[in-house]
Amino acid sequence: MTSYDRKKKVLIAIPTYNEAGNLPEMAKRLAGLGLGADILFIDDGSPDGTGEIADRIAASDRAVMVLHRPHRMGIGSAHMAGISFACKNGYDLLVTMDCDFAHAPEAIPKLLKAAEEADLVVGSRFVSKDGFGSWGIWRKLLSRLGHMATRHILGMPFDATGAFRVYRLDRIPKELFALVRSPRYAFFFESLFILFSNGVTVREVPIVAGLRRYGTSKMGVADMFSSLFTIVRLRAKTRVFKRKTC
Ligand SMILES: Nc1nc2c(ncn2[C@@H]2O[C@H](COP(=O)(O)OP(=O)(O)OP(=O)(O)O)[C@@H](O)[C@H]2O)c(=O)[nH]1
Ligand SMILES: [Mg+2]
Repeated sequence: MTSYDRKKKVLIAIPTYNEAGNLPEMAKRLAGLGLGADILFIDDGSPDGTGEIADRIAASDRAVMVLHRPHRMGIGSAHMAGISFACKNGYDLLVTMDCDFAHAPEAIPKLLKAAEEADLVVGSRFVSKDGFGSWGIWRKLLSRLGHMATRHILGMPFDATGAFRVYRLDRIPKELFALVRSPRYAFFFESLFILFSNGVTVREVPIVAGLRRYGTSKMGVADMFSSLFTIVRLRAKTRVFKRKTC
């Protein structure tokens, strides 16, 4: 296993909505890594009982915590809740990821190691040739289009739409997070854009994206349109986001 600084306090935050079939295995594989990290599931009242399953695991494992929100509030807002929780509770590093095995828990040590040399580490599907694993052509095309937009319109050379990240909360100026507005999928490139525009150093680590094991995707056509609108908004107001901080 790749080593990283064990003195740092690490939180792994995972938003969940109807992930009952994935969460127990995710918790097991995370525990098996032996990272000494805490785990926070952020569940939005999943009708399939994901929240209750997470509670049962948390009852027998002190490293596992559950944040229950009353109803579905959006993936971006769940990530913001994870960031706020980590900041309030003094975590040095925050790992974020999906619960559907699109992100392999076994890749976390590699991302943590990279975080020794950057403020923000982004798992990227665009670095190695097999980064999209066995994803279908439609999903690949959508991701590539999104990547082209964030790269050419917003000037970010990174995989900006993925959730697999490590934030160095001990280095990133916290007030930058307050500038992020998108409660849904646009959160990913909006947050990256704001952090990157304000001098946060970003490093990419190649990942191979997995396929959802159980359940269905929560991303819809409305998310794509609202993402497009957000790209235009960010492009138009680039200078507003370049704030002096620290
Ligand atoms: N708490 C919370 N979690 C969410 C919400 N929407 C999605 N998620 C979780 O966020 C992660 C990513 O969502 P997905 O539906 O897999 O989105 P995606 O990865 O873009 O789409 P697919 O891989 O095609 O399924 C999963 O762990 C979801 O359960 C939400 O509104 N609230
Ligand atoms: Mg997914």
